[in-house]
Amino acid sequence: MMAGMGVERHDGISAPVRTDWKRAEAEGLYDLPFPDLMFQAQIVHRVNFDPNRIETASLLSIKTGGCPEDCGYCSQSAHYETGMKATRLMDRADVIAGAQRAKEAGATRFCMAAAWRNPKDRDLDQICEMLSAVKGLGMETCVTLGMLTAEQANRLSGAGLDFYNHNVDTSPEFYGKIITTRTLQNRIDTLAHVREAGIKDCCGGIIGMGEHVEDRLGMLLLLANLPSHPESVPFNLCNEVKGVPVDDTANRPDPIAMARLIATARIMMPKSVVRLSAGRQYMTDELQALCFLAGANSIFIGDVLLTTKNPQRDRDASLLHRLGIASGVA
Ligand code: SAM
Ligand code: DTB
Ligand code: SF4
Repeated sequence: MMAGMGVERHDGISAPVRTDWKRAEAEGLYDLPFPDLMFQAQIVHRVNFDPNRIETASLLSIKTGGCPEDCGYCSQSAHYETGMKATRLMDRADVIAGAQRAKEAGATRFCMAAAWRNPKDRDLDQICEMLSAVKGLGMETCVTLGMLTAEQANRLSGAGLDFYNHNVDTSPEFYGKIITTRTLQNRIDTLAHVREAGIKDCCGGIIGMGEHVEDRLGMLLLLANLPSHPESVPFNLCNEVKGVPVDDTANRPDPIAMARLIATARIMMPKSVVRLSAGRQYMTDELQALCFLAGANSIFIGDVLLTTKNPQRDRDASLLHRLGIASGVA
């Protein structure tokens, strides 16, 4: 069968938000002739978003290192010799100062990350205080704290949290090669608690850990067939970390494969904000532009992510200026 045959062509307007995608459909989209794939992705993107605007978010590691999980890509896992010093939870005043700086640099969302398997209830007291202070600055809030119970999700919701980031990271088939200390089902349970508490899910994964295209599409199918699509879907290219078992250079996607994946995600999750997350420093300006055309509409700004590098602010500002893309809320 020719690539793309049997794939329903839609006008984007009538395309419903579906949570029953089949593998053959995902493969059919991904394998379309590139111009057809990009055209479909652009139609879907333009129906649902302003194509000339992207969201700019900023990250802060509020509790770094010493994590008991064994995620094979992570600088913060206590299982590997990465040279990362474990810190305590940051003081509220320092977190607010970080949020203020991010706001001045143009970020509209502030994402606070802690290297925990799960937060303790007393940690949540401090997190809830940080949330109300960051909201007071007029920014959207996001936290990523590991696994949550339903009660903890309700507490965060009560404190006004907008988004909770918790990634599936990869396909169900590849997952066990990367993480053994918590299951994919644990993660899916946390995502359900978050959704049921009325918080928006931010959920995506990592590309370039040695997985194959089938795994990347398996991850898209997993995300697109959740009970509802995560409102934010981050795509991280694996960032180099010395001392971890995952080799970030194994199967890093070629630029066209990256654009195909973003376009397929855009079509399968038409109303979700798709973020080019970690690893943009490995992408040329041209590839980032292609990914924005394919439907990506969010980036992290700032010179560091949590512990690894992000493109310099000047490079991002210049790129968006040359593309005529405005930044703010997508
Ligand atoms: N500890 C929390 C958790 O894992 O749920 C939150 C922080 S964790 C650093 C958030 C996400 O960052 C991970 O799920 C993973 O997708 C991404 N990440 C971590 N290290 C990375 C790396 N070296 N390259 C790309 N993405 C990475
Ligand atoms: C996500 O998917 N990517 C962000 C955010 N969620 C928390 C984290 C990227 C971290 C990259 C590795 C680091 O800087 O340590
Ligand atoms: Fe811990 Fe999160 Fe890193 Fe996994 S990704 S080791 S849970 S900080």
